[in-house]
Amino acid sequence: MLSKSKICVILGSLLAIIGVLFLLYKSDDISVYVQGHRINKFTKHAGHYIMSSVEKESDDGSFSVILKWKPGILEQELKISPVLKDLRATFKVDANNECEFKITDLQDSRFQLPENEPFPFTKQRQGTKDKESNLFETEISQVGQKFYFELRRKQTQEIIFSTRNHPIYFTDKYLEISTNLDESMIFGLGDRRTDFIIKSGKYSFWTSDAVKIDDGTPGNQLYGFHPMYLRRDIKSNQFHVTLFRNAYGHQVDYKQHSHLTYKCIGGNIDFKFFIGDSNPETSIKLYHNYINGWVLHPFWVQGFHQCRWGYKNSDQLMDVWNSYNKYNIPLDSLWTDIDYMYKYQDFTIDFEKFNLQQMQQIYNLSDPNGVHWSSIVDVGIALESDAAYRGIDMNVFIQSGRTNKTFIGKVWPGETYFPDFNHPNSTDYWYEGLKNLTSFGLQQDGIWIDMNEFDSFVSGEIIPNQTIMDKILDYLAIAPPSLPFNPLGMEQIDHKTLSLSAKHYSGENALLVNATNNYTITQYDVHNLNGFGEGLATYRAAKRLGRKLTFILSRSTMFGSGRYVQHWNGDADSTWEYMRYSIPAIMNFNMYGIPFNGDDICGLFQDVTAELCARWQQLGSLYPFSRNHNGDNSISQEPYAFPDSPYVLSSTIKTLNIRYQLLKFYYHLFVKANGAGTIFRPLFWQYPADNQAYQQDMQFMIGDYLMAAPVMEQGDESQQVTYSCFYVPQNAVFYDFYNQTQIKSGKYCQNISFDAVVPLYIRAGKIVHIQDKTTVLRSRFLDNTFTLMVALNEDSFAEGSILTINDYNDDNNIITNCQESGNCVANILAKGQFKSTNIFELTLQVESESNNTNYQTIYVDKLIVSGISQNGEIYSKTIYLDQKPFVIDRDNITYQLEIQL
Ligand code: MIG
Repeated sequence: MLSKSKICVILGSLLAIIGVLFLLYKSDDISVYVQGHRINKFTKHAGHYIMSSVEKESDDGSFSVILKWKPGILEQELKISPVLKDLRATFKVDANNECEFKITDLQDSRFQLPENEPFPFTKQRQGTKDKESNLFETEISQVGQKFYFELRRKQTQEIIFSTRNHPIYFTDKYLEISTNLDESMIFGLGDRRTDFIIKSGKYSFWTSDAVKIDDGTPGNQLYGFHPMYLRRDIKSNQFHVTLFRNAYGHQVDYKQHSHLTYKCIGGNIDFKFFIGDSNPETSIKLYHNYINGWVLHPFWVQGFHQCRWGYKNSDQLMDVWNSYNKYNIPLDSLWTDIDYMYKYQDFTIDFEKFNLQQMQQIYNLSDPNGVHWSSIVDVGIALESDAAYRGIDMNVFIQSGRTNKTFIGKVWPGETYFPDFNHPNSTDYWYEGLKNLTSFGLQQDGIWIDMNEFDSFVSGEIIPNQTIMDKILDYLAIAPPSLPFNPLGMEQIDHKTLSLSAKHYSGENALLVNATNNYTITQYDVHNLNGFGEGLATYRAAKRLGRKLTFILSRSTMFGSGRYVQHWNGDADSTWEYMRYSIPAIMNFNMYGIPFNGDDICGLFQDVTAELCARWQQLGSLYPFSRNHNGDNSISQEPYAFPDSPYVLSSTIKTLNIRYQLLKFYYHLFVKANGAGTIFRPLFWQYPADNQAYQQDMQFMIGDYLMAAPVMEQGDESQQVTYSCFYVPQNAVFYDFYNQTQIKSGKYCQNISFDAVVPLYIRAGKIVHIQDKTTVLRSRFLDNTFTLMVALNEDSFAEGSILTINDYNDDNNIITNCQESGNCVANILAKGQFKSTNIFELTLQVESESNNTNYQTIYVDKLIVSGISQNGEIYSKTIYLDQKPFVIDRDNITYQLEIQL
């Protein structure tokens, strides 16, 4: 006879076997579904939309039309995602260079991003709107015909967007639309590690924690959500920006010179177009204006930063700090990663490991050696921590759609809840947490928000007290997959992130998005907003905590995030390839309106070699955000950590000294740009007519002043040199930053020692202001005296600008004088001419940028003039003005001097 327990065992095993069989069957189903077969079944025989009637037409060229679905004869109904049969397509002219095309259901009732703050929205612009002055024109199909929409640039007839000869599908959970592309180059298209010119491929848009390089296979996207591209029409050499204004997960299939297809799992078909010209910056600025511009960081943040995951206690921090001081390496901030927290719990400090006195010594800014404290905050809140109890009280956590209890995932502290940044209480909650962190006697000057995709160590969620059997049943219960299409290809969409069914606040006064018609907002709708929401809450908290200018370093971002946060490119391997992709990534984020960006210098994962670290420090010294950051399992990689290869330390010091000489100049570009436009740019930005310039994405420009050509490949270890080449565009003239040698268009190759400073060139016609007379180790000790590097062009002319404030360390000074009342930018013009064979007269003139420029006194006491040309000879001269400095304290002052050659 079988005992009861044996029956249980047998039954249990049987069930387990059945379960496994089901899983196998299911996983097969998953692989079928991920490859898009579900949707393919539908699209194979699907019908199309007919242009049913014209509803409205306006004088400015705007219109709306009604579309009706005409089913295909063999069309297979898509049960989980029915076709929306009646649609409205709207074309709206927002300005003569800005317009939008949208397809919605007739009631426009689907969940979507609001058209107002904090999200990007169309700004009212000056100027009359009439059809004649539009830079674009449209064409649509005749009534009764299959619907298509085409947008062209009037002047060149180039296609900006055209659905002609491509299907349009609008089902509940699957939208598809394509545009034709003529001969094109596409830039941007999301957060990914890849070349600057986007290759043909399939690109996913879904925020996730990934270290991958994107070769155009779905599932390789990184942390952010930026569904925009800049397109260059190759024939006409004109640029425009297209934004897909939809926050749902999607995939874009791109075939160069042919088409782009958007495949999206929700929302509306919603495109914004920004029609630029032959200067790529024009359309990018329109885009930045639309996404609400970007925020200015405090000056100290422009300095150098050292960080590591794995500074396990304050003794180690002390060691690093002491070494920086001992070796005279410039440093403005020493970071703490998750190690500083008590059991990885947010808003705590583990005082056993991190001694408060030591911390207060390092972070004491009254001490000349003191540095700023920047530290990490993760988004997951540990169960049973104070922050968890408080959050439950305030009701601010995401809820599980499966258990209807608080949603549970898993991050560093173990099981965690996740704040719902749509909840009206979440701003207060987040503020309280960050405030708690200030109560210990330390000020967190840089707030680093990580894992905010949201990243979790489990896929989906943790259901408390689940037995294996429950797990199997649960797994079966959620089958079949509810999506007709997976924008991540083979990778599960909830891979290491929250279940799509997790619920967000859907009542009144939501912070991000209000739900209408009793709709319950889920992760499926707002997954890509997670990092944006946390960024916004952190920004608001920082302001309430009294920060004037803010520095919030966010891993996950979305279009519009730049208004609140800065960004770094996330985890990099310590390899040449990853270093290489840092440059296009920073250029991309400049286009995305988050120009203050950088990569982990020397890489996070794997052990870096001395040579690579030296080259990365050289390159990274010119990143907008310059931080050496390491993982917890790799060998040390602070600049002094390579005693057998002393060139790492010596080249880092030299090259960081150059950074600090340029620090005020670099920062002034951010202040001057005033929240719109790019700073760190590709070469072609300045030379859009030169086809070859497009191929150089390892060189970059800082503003339109400086070109850098860092060494990007491995060299000869025995000789400690690398043979390295760079390209100077057609018709371009530059002067070597270090020795003023002239270089003109062409290819230049040279041996560059491992122990080098980063190769850098000033563009002819430009004035760069530097501070080269002192070596300062903290940004706050830079004075108000400058050297002007005047690189004359062939007309013996040069121009630049400078901030007319004398205190960069006081945020209020910058806010009041540079942002609120007028500005603080003066232009400097230089003009030279020969008075006799060996006397060259140079006139400098100051001109206010606006008619309300605020002047605090600054000084110029040295000039380095290059490009003085006579009879085919080029001279450069250094002139000291210590006796009679050029004092800049008001508009319209001139300074004249004679240079003896
Ligand atoms: O699971 O906080 O990208 O910069 O050092 C890894 C530890 C979590 C990821 C960040 C990285 C940081 C690390 N974090």
